[in-house]
Parts: sequence; structure tokens; C-alpha cells
Amino acid sequence: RMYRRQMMCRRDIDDFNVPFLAIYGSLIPPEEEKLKQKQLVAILEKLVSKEWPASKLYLYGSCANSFGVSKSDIDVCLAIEEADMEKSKIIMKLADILQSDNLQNVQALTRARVPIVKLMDPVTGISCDICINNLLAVVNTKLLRDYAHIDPRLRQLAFIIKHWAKSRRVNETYHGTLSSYAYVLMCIHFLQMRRPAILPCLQEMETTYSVTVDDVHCAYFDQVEKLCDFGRHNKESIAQLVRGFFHYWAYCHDYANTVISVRTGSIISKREKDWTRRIGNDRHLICIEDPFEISHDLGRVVDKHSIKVLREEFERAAEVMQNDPNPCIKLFEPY
Ligand code: 3AT
Ligand code: MG
Repeated sequence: RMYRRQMMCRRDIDDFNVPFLAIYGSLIPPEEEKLKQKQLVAILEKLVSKEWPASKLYLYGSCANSFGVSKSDIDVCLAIEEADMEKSKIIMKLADILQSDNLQNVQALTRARVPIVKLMDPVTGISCDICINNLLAVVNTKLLRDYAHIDPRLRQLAFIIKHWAKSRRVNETYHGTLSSYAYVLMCIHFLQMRRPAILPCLQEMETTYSVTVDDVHCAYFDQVEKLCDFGRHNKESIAQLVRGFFHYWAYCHDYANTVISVRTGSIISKREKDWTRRIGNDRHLICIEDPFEISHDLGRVVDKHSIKVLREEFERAAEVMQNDPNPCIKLFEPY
């Protein structure tokens, strides 16, 4: 019986660092996958520049922000100056151009909220979404990538949180749960708020990078190689941080009154943003401020039902991290 009791006894949280880091390692895309992505983009660039010589293609989203797991689709943005041409027309034209090459399943989704061309490259097996002139996404991709270079624990934490969210099916914006982009912002904010802090607030520092896109001024400190020992005074391990993240969202966050803000590296009030009541479809039940489009709440997809699902999942995860003898398995158990 003594033996049995010992078996049931929960080990120290730091015993889980190795298995968590192994999960992280297994999710990182191998170099050859990155190479194939580059090859596909080169093919697309060639095709597109024939029609629009002054255009440019940018990778954005998880294939470029360093938070992409293995076998993700890639997100591409076509930057083009066609002031007199409607986006949906450009999308149709683009689909036409790509169709004629030997790419597969080329589809023009002209009526989506963000119109895109979807395609699959049969040679590499990579799927790709191409949007038009979504340059804010290209800039927020750079911000995320720059944060990832400051402290390795951000990438580790975000991979684990994204993996959890996908396993538990709370990474589905069309079902009212949060986007991967929102989860990465939650991780950045969480590390900004540790004491001592693990991440700085780049937008509050001296400006070394600035662009204005779609009338939004984006400015921050991007010389992140100078910040690579920023988090050295905080010795928290990955297992402690995963536990802390879920503990925060399960028991500590004030959903009724506050907004998390990576832009300011702090928590701000809903009142200050006038996010206290429902306007149209924006219910503001969990508030995550976009770092550049500051009137944009990334939690706006969350409704009365899905906020419950989400909070129950945070509580489940917090409980698993606190008490389960095998959190590295239990946390990711399929929903
Ligand atoms: P996955 O690995 O594909 O799940 P991702 O980072 O590529 O993660 P998405 O495919 O959801 O995430 O989005 C692609 C990029 O589009 C990420 C971000 O740069 C931008 N983006 C997504 N949602 C928003 C949003 N609501 N507001 C502004 N930018 C967004
Ligand atoms: Mg993506």
C-alpha cells in the first residue's frame, strides 16, 4: 500500500520540463519543410510577377512568425497597387493565373470576410492561402517573430499552448473560440507580466522600426538581438510557465473589467476602451487588444456559449497542471 501511495503522489512540477520540451521539439518543423515552403513561394513569385511586375509576395502568419508547427498551411500576402481594381476581381485573376500552371485545387474565395485564393502544390503537398494587400498581418507577423527572438521560453510556451488549444478544439474561430494569433498574444502578454519580466514591451521602447499601413501607424523597437538576455533574472521553467499561464486564465483574469494589451505590456480597463457593452456582434467577453489595430478585440469571436467552453477548458488545464500525475499526456487528451 505504501508503494501504491507513492505512485499516486504528484511529483515536482520541474520533473515535467523534459517531457514538455520533448513535445515542443516534436512540433518544430524540420528544415526540409521550410525549404519546400520557400520553393513554393519562389514558384508563386515567378507566376505572379509575369502579370504584375511591381507586385511583391510576403509570407505571414505561422510560417513566418516562428510559431508554426510542422505541417501547417502557409499564408501568403500579395502586395499590389491596383487602386482601380476590386479585391474580388484581383482574386479571380490570380486564381486564373495559378490555375494555368500545374497547381492543384485552385479556388477563389471571393466572398469570404478576407477574400483569398486557396491552392495545393502537388509536388510538395503544401497548401497555401493567398490574400491581397493584408499588410497589417505582415507587420504583426514581424512583431511576433521579433518577440520570439528575445527569450526561448516564449516559443516553447506558445507551441505548447497552441498544441493544447488544437487538441482541445478551442482554436476554432468559426465556433467562437480563439485564433492562434490570439493565443500567441496571450503568451507574450503573460511573459511581459511575470515578475521579474521575461519579455519587455517593444512598443513602449524607442522606435527603431516604423511603417504606416492602412492609416495605422506601427512603431516599435526591433533591434531584438540587443535584448537576448532580457529575461535572465527570471528563472521560471517551462513547466512552471505552462502551469502559471493556465492558472492565470482559470482563476486570476478579471474577465468582466479588463483587457490584455501587448501594446502597453499591461492590463487596461474595458471602460477606457469603451468595450463594456455589446455593440453589434462584438460582445467583449474576453478582451485581447490587437497591438496595432487597437480598436480590434481578438476576443470578439467569442460568444455566450463559447466563453463557457473556453473558461472550462482553462480550468481543466489548470487543474491538470496542478494535480495530475501525468500532465504532459492529460493536457493534450483529444476533446
Ligand atoms: P496556425 O498555425 O495557422 O494555426 P497562424 O499564426 O498562421 O496559426 P492564422 O492562420 O489564424 O494563424 O492567421 C494567420 C495570420 O493572420 C496571423 C496574423 O498575422 C494574422 N491574423 C490572424 N487573425 C488576425 C486578426 N484577427 N487580426 C489581425 N491579424 C490577424
Ligand atoms: Mg496559418
